[in-house]
Amino acid sequence: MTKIVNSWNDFDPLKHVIVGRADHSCIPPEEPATSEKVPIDSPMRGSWGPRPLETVEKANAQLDNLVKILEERGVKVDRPTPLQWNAPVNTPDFRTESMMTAMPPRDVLLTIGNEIVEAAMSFRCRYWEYLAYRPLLERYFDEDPEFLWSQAPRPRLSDASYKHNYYDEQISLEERLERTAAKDFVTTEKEILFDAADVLRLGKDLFIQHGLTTNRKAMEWFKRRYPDLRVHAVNFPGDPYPIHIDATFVPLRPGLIINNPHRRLPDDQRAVFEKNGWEIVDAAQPAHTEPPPLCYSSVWLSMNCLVLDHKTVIVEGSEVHQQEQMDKLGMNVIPIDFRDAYPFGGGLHCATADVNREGDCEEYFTDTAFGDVTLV
Ligand code: DAV
Repeated sequence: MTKIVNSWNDFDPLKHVIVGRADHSCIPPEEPATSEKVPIDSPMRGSWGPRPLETVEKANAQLDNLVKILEERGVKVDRPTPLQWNAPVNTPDFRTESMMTAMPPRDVLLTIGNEIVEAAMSFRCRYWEYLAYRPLLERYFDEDPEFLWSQAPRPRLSDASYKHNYYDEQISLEERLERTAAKDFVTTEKEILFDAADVLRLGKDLFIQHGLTTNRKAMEWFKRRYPDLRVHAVNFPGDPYPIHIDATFVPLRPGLIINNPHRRLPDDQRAVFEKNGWEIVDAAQPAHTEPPPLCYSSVWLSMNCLVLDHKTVIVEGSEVHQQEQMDKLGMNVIPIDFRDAYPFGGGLHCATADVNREGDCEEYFTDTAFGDVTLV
């Protein structure tokens, strides 16, 4: 019997992983969900279409190098089959002029034990992205009799899924922070919406970030769908564009998490981790003051690392402060140049999706640990 799919967290020894591809990637036209995500001063605003070929080639070279390093260490690597992303998405509920990419599989695929869930994503331009992973999931299904293949309820992404005129060019950073701290986001609660990268898996506990890409209804879905797991809503005040948990709150091994110092976990939630023997340390400062050109993400991709096992982590090559901190925290660091891939959807964690890590579903927190702090 072939066992292919198994992963319960982001730190047990990595055996098999999917690494994205940048081919045919587009900058999508503005739509309700992306207008909130793209910073107002970004040159991406107002321009859309295929990304320059030269940038695609550079990103692919760094992705291929990541594959090489992983394979040299004995990790099996699979790659998606990109679609021709420069084509419209037309459904009964909306039309948008292009799709996006198959670079960050982490946003699309969520592995929970022997199951891979295709996420219910909130961007219209990402509506068909899961199709790039279908050849892989079909193969896992054929070869691994225990693989559970599922898809969250497909959102319709009609106008009812977004707040209208939520976005306002004039809004100040302070107002934006007030809004996100008050959990007021562009998405409504009409239907279930989530990106897989908003879900942090720690064995029996799932920590899900409520932000621009994931709503509360998604958490209710997770709670009902996984009655044996515990689902916790988390929110990190201080992030003006909260999207995905993996440049904010990143576990390195059981008992150790690095937290973005500009987006600290609120004290009451932090206390729960500490009571259960977890240390939460501020992540090191990024080495850069600006993201690379045409990049959606912040400079905090510095902490978006790929943990290979409890002692080994891949960190972006120029992120010297983060590397030094990892070293002090007892991790062996493998530096890999990856900034050319950032504009395509993120860092080393975003660019990968777990297929198999050793280990089972562990319980890292006592049953009563969360008390009132469990927000769902
Ligand atoms: O800080 O811009 C990026 C996360 C991408 N998966 C940030 C979050």
